[in-house]
Amino acid sequence: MEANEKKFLNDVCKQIRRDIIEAIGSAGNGHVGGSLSIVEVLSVLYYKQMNVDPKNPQMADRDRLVLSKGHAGPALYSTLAEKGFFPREMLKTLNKPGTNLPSHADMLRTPGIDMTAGSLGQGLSAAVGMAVAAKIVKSPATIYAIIGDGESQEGMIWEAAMYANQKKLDNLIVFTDYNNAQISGTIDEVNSLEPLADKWKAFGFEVFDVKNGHDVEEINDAIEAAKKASKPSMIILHTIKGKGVSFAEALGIGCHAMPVPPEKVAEALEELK
Ligand SMILES: Cc1ncc(C[n+]2csc(CCOP(=O)(O)OP(=O)(O)O)c2C)c(N)n1
Repeated sequence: MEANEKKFLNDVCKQIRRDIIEAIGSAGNGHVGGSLSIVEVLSVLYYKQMNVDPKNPQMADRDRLVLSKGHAGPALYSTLAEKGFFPREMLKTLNKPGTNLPSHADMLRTPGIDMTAGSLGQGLSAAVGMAVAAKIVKSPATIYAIIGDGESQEGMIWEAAMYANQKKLDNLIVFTDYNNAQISGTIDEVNSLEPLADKWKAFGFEVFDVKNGHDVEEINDAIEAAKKASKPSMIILHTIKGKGVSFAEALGIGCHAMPVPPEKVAEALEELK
């Protein structure tokens, strides 16, 4: 990746983080930690990899993203707003009565959202269904899904994985946001996923381990390699919950869902200048 492109994407990430904090700040509270941990993958997807058109969100043969960890809606909304799917001012309506930006992603309300999510475990099955459908209609679309590490404790994730392998879905690329934090503790304390890469390999996936899940170049390289694989791909992103906002990062699992009063919004915006 060229240095200027990397700088551009990193600037986009900063702007997305500012939007997330402002949106959650206007709601008063929300899912800060798991939104901030997926900013880089979203920027690489929407600014470099995905074939989407903000002016035509329902475009046939577009690539799809299922944000299976749907509670990170604010991160996806901020990315879509920056891309021009809807006006940025809408972000201030996050989770308010009558909004088209509910806390969890809803495909019937928001331009650019490909799948409703929020009940953890279900999104990957939807993505697998989309990938099967794309094969049937011979669409060139790539189907992406982002799952949480806590979410990966759900059995339905592994049912979907089994079927992706059965159908040899080389048009499916899944990311695990491996921030090693869920609500009630670290993943390792609550119900460890290890050896995670070996598990996905055993389920028939090509596995890519991205050591720094906040490095846009590493993420992009993994996606490029995954697109060439002849089977479904799992890209494990080692990330930090609350990434980029010091007071959130410092809280660890405590930043999962948290209040963001005006003074904290100001503090974060100063840091993200
Ligand atoms: C089926 C289901 N059970 C419980 C919840 C409540 N819930 C929302 S987020 C969350 C933790 C998810 O952890 P993880 O997947 O690691 O997400 P991240 O840390 O990336 O935010 C839980 C239990 C839910 N949304 N769906």
